[in-house]
Amino acid sequence: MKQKSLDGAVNYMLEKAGREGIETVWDRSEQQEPRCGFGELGICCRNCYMGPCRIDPFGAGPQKGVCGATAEIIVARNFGRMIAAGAAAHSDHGRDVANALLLAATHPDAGYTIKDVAKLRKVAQILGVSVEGKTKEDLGREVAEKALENFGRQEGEIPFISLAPEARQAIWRKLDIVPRGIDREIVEMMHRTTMGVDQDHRNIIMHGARTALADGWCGSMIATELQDILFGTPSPLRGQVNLGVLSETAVNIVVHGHEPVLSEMLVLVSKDKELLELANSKGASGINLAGICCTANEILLRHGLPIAGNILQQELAVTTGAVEAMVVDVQCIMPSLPEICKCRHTHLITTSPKGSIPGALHFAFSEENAFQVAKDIVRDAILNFPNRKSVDIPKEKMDLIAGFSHEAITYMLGGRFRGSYKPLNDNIINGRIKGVAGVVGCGNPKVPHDRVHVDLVRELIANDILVVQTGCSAIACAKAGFLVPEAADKYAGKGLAEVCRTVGIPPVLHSGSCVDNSRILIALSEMVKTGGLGKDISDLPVAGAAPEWMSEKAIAIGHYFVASGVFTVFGVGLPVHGSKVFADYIFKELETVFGGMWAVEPDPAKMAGLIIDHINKKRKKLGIEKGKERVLYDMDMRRELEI
Ligand code: SF4
Ligand code: MSK
Repeated sequence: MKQKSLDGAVNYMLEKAGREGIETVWDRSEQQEPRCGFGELGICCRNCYMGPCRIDPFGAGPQKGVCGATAEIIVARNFGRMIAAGAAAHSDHGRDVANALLLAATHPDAGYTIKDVAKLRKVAQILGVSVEGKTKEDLGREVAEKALENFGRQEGEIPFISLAPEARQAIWRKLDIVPRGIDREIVEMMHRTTMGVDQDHRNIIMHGARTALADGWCGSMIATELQDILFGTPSPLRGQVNLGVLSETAVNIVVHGHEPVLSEMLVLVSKDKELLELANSKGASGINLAGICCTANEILLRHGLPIAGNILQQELAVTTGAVEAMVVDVQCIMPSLPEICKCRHTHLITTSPKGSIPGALHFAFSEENAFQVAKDIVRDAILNFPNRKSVDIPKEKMDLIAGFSHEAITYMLGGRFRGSYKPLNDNIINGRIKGVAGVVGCGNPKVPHDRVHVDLVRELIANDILVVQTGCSAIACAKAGFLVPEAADKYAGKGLAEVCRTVGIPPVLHSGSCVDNSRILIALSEMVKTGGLGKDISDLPVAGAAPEWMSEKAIAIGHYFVASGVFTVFGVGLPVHGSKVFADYIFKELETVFGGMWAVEPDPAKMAGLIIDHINKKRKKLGIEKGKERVLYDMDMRRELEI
């Protein structure tokens, strides 16, 4: 039988679900076999109703759609629309955070406050807002308004690209793909890919880069940076992960989705004395707030609250019978949840006007009523506690350290007063660390759950590659025990282990949620600016991977990494193989354009091989393939570097 998951807790719960006739994502995935080959190859088009059309991949049937669209046009349009959808999701999240900051600045009594004033000032400078003589509320309002301008701007350049190395900015300007405004690029992608507009796969993918950059370097960056301003910039803290974090005795509230704007309020309210007394009066020992997916990553990073699991565990958390309320906002929430909740006492609670689910209880959340709604939700969960029937929580749980924002990495490496990426660069140059890999993304029942993430990351750290993670991938590797400092001695190569021991970090750094991939972009730019590793992100010995991806958001992330100069490997498969012309373009030709390109490799060992080979290639090009002590740069050498 095909292995469903690497995680014992998941396999245990799947057996239980099977015995009780509860259908899960794995059952439905099997029911979809054999999948539509045209869809898997990216060569079906339903962009107009002369179709739907498909291209025969074997050459015997039609080679063009009714309108004359070739395989490469169809694949490129589908790929472009995935980028647009992913960029929209991340960026709309960013818009909500900007609105929350505006509220915090203008109505401090609404419950949100500005926590990180240093970051507020830093972001203000990037956005061109003068900081002198302003209260944090005044500055917060101006920063929020300036951030919101980035969505509707029609011309000009998004300001956050100033954080990228000069050489990278120059490439984007030469290609004329610096994003103007987030909404504009997304709308234009939808326009270009409608019937009869952009008919050149290269041109579509260039605008795909502009759209994806608007996500990574603006929409997602706004989400991350403004969340840090509002809720605090993460720094390392300890937490726990897996279904075993659910409590047998306390009221379990599981938050799931992506936006921390509500969950931050739930954190506050779950400590409310009156609500804790109510919980006790119902026979509960307390209130246990845990998370699934990226909302989980957000509350872990800032409060150390436990994570019940990644995307494929959402149904299983309910199946334990221990969850009083699953509170969802937006993204990655399975439409199957109401059905599963009906098999248990769990209340499925929707909160966003953008995400309505028939069969769920809806508590209309807005930034203005956040405190009251959070209280109502927690009260509802407490009152549901006596309705618990049989509870079966798997015992698996694992410790982890999370919270490696790029500021925290700087601090860990260089200390408070001389924090910088220099120690990291030095250790890359001397060869103790061979390079850095960002391993991110989802879970996908087409492949054994967690296995590709874990096997890939194990291989990378064994080869002295420092791994930075976000999203469900970070949760997978945390469950495997890679996110504790002790993992360095157990799993990392000699050089990486030595650095980890010295600094006191795990070999795998958890940097946050999906929007926090923007932290990785800033970290890469800092590595370039620190010196000694080339002039551009594409010179660095680094790579990206999404081993078990499934979401359109992952395609947007992949493409902004590629357009930023990063070699990026996806597992599972990519819906592009229906056009060899298109596949050759993104797997080969793009490297000559961006210095970064796509690759696809479902096997984790081979994926690791591709990444290691790429990192070695970059080390050779930098002349550090054997490892050498870093040259100290004088002013002249520095000037030369910056040319
Ligand atoms: Fe078919 Fe062209 Fe319409 Fe697509 S746009 S459905 S290929 S006719
Ligand atoms: S939650 S987008 S499954 S990482 Fe961000 Fe996980 Fe992917 Fe959703």
